[in-house]
Amino acid sequence: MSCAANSQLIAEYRLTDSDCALVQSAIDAVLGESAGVSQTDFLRHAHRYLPMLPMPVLDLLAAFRDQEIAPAVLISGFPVPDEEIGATPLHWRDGRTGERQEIYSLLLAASLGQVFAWATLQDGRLVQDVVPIRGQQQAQTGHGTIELAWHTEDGFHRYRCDYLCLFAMRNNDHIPTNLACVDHLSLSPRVVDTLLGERFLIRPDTEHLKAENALARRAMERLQDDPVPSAVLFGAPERPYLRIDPIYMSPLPGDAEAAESLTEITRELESCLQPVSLEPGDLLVLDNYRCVHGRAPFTARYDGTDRWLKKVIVTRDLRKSRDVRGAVDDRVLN
Ligand SMILES: O=C(O)CCC(=O)C(=O)O
Ligand SMILES: [Fe+2]
Repeated sequence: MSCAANSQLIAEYRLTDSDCALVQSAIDAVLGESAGVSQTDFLRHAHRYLPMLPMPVLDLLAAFRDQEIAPAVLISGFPVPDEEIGATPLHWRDGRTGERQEIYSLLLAASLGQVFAWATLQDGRLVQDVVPIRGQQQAQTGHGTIELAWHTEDGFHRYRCDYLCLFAMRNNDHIPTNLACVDHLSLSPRVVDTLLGERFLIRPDTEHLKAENALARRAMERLQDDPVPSAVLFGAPERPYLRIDPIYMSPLPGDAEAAESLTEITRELESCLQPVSLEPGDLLVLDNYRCVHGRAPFTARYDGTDRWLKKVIVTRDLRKSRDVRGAVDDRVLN
């Protein structure tokens, strides 16, 4: 095992009582002023509410974004009253609860960049419910219960997120999210050099391909039929970023060196994987250029007590995806 054991994977902060009071009044302000408006409309005014958030949280997220002080941040301590949030939904389409937790996640996410969504995932919702769905046990998605293989979020797409936020509503069985960071790998210069080449194909995951929105689904089908070659490592060669999703990935046909290097980095990441069990009130923010994440297998009960996360994705530059968005201020990518 060659993982750099001492490197910090997660920078942590726990909200104090006075932090919580500030956050709750920011949420009250959102609910008061933006009553009845969509989350898209509320986000247009996020700048009004961000200054109301606790400074240590904003400082930590700014240092995470601008100085890359850690590949992940865990902010804990936001209240999740079990009786208020109700049962874990049996399907993401079921009635939404957890409005305060959603606003909290959206505000912190908005401090990092611009929140967006995919038309092919959960009807383009900005906050997604990650819950097990009966009948989908074998799915390689957030709705399955088999091991969710580690991956770069939406690694197949050029407009994948910079950051991924996972907020825990419920996790009674302490089922871990698994994380590994690219900084902690030891790869030979030859392997790094190969991984820096656009010699790999990543295809969309099954969830994007089964969307009901036909227009958006066709765009994903095109990427399925004709993926654009991408590099596994990019950015500064001595401290590279990462784009990888082995389950949906292959080297270019006939490229044996690319195949070997992919096997090598996959093995390295595997050996660096660390479990993090998110507890209610935890918000885990992942740098999608620096870490991969997955989830351990579990057994679902489908009785309202299953594991339940809320997920938000963030880009540093929404404008770059204008070609797949209907309007300038549209946050949903097709
Ligand atoms: O459930 C988790 O911990 C991770 C889920 C995940 O990777 C996702 O929804 O993209
Ligand atoms: Fe994921």
